[in-house]
Amino acid sequence: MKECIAVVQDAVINMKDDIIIDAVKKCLDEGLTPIQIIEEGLSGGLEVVGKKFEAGDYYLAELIMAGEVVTEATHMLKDKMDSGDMGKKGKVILATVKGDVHDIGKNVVAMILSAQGYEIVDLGIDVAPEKIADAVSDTGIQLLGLSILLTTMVPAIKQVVDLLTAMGLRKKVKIAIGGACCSQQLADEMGVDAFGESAVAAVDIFNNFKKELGLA
Ligand code: B12
Repeated sequence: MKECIAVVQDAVINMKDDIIIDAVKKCLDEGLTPIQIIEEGLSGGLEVVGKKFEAGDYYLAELIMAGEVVTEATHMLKDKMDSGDMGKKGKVILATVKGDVHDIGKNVVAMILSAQGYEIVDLGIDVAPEKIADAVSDTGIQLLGLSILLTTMVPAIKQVVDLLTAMGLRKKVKIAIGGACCSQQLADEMGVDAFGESAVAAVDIFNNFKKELGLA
């Protein structure tokens, strides 16, 4: 691992909000892309924070502080990624499902899709299935991404699928899921069209969805 990435990871793991921006800038100066910094440095650091939380070494306070450090860094990187082609590729609805307030991953997916020319309709966190289905119905947007990190909130995915089916919209919409508790197996079980393990994967997924829908 590059030294500057290790410094970013360390700043996340030890919640050093005073050095995170300089650490990220150093990575940019060394030629790393915002995506590399997010995936390897910031997400890599949060992965360790999650493990420490699971092991009982970190509490909710640490989870919150580490999340804030990463949010600060992603805001700074967002400015480096803005696309001149905003919206040219079409629109994607994104939401974190009901009961789940994790939004860093969703926001990273939004940043990277925007940088690739998609316009994002971000419904936010803890979004009720009805609100998601209504957004699809009201806007006519055919690309939907759901973020889920909590295993307990998985049923919310099926609720969205069932609502869209009941509204006669399921076949018109392509749905992708992602987040720490997701897998291809879960995607199959929930009846969605794809699972994406990273924001980079999300780009390929939505590009493919467009082709499958005849929109590309
Ligand atoms: C930071 C964090 C928090 C922060 C979130 C801050 C924020 N603004 O998001 C706070 C403090 C709020 C939090 C709270 C809780 N958390 Co928390 N949290 C985390 C942590 C450490 C990091 C998550 C993160 O942001 N990762 C970095 C991002 C970039 O990664 P990502 O979300 O996976 O997203 C990437 C991909 O998955 C993908 N992706 C994401 N979404 C989508 C969507 C689509 C469509 C696609 C294609 C791809 C995609 O692309 C992203 C970029 O590459 C994780 C640990 C972990 N391993 O995930 C625990 C974790 C998710 N939390 C956990 C828990 C238990 C909780 C709490 C219940 C704790 C508590 N006792 O209160 C609460 C729940 C609150 C709620 N109702 O939601 C558990 C969940 C266990 C489980 N399987 O259910 C984890 C796994 C920690 C652990 N190991 O125990 N948490």
